[in-house]
Amino acid sequence: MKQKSVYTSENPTIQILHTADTHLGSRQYHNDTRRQDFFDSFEKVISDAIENEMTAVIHAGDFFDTRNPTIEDLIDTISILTKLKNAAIPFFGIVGNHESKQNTQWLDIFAEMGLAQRLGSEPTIIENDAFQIRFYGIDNLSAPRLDSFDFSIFQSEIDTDKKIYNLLALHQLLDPILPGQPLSADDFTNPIPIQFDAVLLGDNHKYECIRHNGAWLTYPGSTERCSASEIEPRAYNILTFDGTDLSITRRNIITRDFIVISAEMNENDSNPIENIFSKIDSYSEAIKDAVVFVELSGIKKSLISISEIEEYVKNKGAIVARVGDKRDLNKAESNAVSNIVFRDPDEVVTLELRKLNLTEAGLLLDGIIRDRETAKSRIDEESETKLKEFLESRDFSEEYKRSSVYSENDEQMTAFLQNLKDEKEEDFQSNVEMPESNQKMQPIDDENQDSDSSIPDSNPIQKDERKSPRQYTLGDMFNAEDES
Ligand SMILES: [Mn+2]
Repeated sequence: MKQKSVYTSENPTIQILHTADTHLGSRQYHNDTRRQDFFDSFEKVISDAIENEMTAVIHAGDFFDTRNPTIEDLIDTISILTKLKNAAIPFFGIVGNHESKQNTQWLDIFAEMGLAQRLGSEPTIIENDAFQIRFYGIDNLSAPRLDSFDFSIFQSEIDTDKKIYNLLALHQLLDPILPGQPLSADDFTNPIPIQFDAVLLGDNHKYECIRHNGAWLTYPGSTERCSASEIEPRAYNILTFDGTDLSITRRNIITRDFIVISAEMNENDSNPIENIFSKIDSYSEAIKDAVVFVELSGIKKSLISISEIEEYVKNKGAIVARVGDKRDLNKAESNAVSNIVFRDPDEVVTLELRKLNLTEAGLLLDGIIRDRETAKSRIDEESETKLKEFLESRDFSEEYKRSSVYSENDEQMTAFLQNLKDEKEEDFQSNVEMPESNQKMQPIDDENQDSDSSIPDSNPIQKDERKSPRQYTLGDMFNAEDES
């Protein structure tokens, strides 16, 4: 049997710590304290693994928050992983959607440094005298790759008399633990000739653990709150193998408090700002060192300075203060409305957006990006899903022809595409393996033409290439414009 590594243990009982979605490097709310929080949480998990003498730690993806962690992020990460290495506890990982790079991954660098082991279709093994635990992993598969992924590469060879436990690390939203997702645990039980005892998941930030067809399916959840909607305590899993059973227990991580203060505005409020302040005062103790959201609701009648409220909350010791104004504009009296001073950036943005005449898709994206309930880490995925639905519901060919700016747009588009083609020419040549004769981007001559004669000559890229050399995803767009 081909295998990656074999680790042996003297212990009759083996314990594995399962974590995921650490999102290291996240500077949530543009706040350096929050960046440190994400590292502290991960460090806490690793310290627990060392103190409780875990045999290994398994990380199910989204180790980093982006594919471009800073050097500072890398130094802090190496420092934590080194503690684990010094305690002789191996760290197994797969690649999540967040840190995923084109080919070689961050995890490969840590593997090269002896700090991590990347899981794959060949088992990494931990064994004692009585049993073997085989670890497999699949990096995050985006929708197009999911359809073509070959699950049959996994091996099932049994070349031992010992009892075998099989574990799979996966970074996906998975049915039936999350009902209705496109990928189901049942989709790979047939093509993979291995009966898994547990599928150790990442991607979903909320803790989940169920039994399904003789296997555990479990998400430990993220180690820090990646959005205000992640209310439950953060956690990780401990798997205990005693040679007969596998049990999974949840352990909570103590993280920074998130507090939501709701303040409802009434018709008769004579001094609304003072009412909000006294509401905030009633949370006094809890506010210190917390991430605090003040949600305004009720009637939008009076002039309220959002920044004044945020300042007030910060002066009470909050490390982050955010105010959400959900007051109902429609219920307000018309003269009051005309007096509103827009201190809330969201309001200003909404007004400016109207002037921009964005397309429906543009507004859709803006809505997703600015929705406080959508974790920053989910924006890519949410956008792809929503845009896909939107695109599927449209017939653009008709719409384009009907458009009054058809001709001038057409010209601009041709110029734009030409430009793009020129810029990317070098890229194509260096990144794509092409037959010698096709390396220059020139219109195809007749002998190279085959069944694709339906593609017009004016589009040499498509014709020449057959497959796109690089797929630009929404994720690339967002990451390219990510905050500094
Ligand atoms: Mn994640």
